[in-house]
Amino acid sequence: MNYKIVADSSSNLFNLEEVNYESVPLHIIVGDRDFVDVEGLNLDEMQECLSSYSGKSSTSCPSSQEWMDAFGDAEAVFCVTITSNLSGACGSAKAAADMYESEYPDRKVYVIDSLSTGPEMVLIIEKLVELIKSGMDANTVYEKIRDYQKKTHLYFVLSSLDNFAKNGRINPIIAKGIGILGIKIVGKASHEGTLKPMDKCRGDIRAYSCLTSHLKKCGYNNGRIIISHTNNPSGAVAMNDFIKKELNFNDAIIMENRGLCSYYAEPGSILIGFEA
Ligand code: X90
Repeated sequence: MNYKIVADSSSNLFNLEEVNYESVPLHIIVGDRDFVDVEGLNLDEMQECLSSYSGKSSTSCPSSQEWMDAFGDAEAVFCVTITSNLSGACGSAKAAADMYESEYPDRKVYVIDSLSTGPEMVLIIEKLVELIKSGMDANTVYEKIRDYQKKTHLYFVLSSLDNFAKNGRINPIIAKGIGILGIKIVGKASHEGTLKPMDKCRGDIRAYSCLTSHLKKCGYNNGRIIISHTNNPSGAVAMNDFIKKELNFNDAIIMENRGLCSYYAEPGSILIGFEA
């Protein structure tokens, strides 16, 4: 069986060893500029453009055709998307899956709605690699990954909710009053795949400590952790140190948020995907 894993670029992952993998870009649109979230995207240039531009900016998800192209000629595709509750990516992937399966009746696409994004998507993708490599058939891989999703979560510290609010991806009542300079929003991806604030903290260190106590409360017990940051490598290390000290965890994997994630998780933000 010829397998392929396909994910949208909100996973921040462009290459994977040992498996057939492809990232499908979302777009960040700033005025008349279109920043395509591929590996070579210049993040500094995108941030400079965003901060010097006072007009409207937005994002857009892959089209069905773009998903179809990425499915290639695989007999079984595992397609992992950003939460269907904040993006059209899952919907266009499902439409692409229908087209693909009717064009090639002996092939199958499993669309996996992460109900999350970034590092939680990475956990799901890495688990898929492990399951596929163990030699299971595609249906079993799909069943197991659905089970696995029950124990993965996404928590975060965000430095602003501006771009969420501007693009109507958060309840305006929630966004109101949070945009105070220096106030960090500690929150999580809800079960429905929406942004759920849990606390507001003054300063990074308080926010990291607060997030660590939420990890404890959630019953975190030495599962895998992936941290991703937006232009904040020292914050990611500080967060990792908190987790190590408070939760006796060895070392998290640290990654960089790429185009889509760094548009919404604005500079200074930290995302944490973990297994509970
Ligand atoms: O279709 C599109 O244009 C993409 C829209 C994406 C909106 C959400 C992006 C989230 C990026 C920010 C922090 C984590 C929030 C998680 C809530 C599930 C990452």
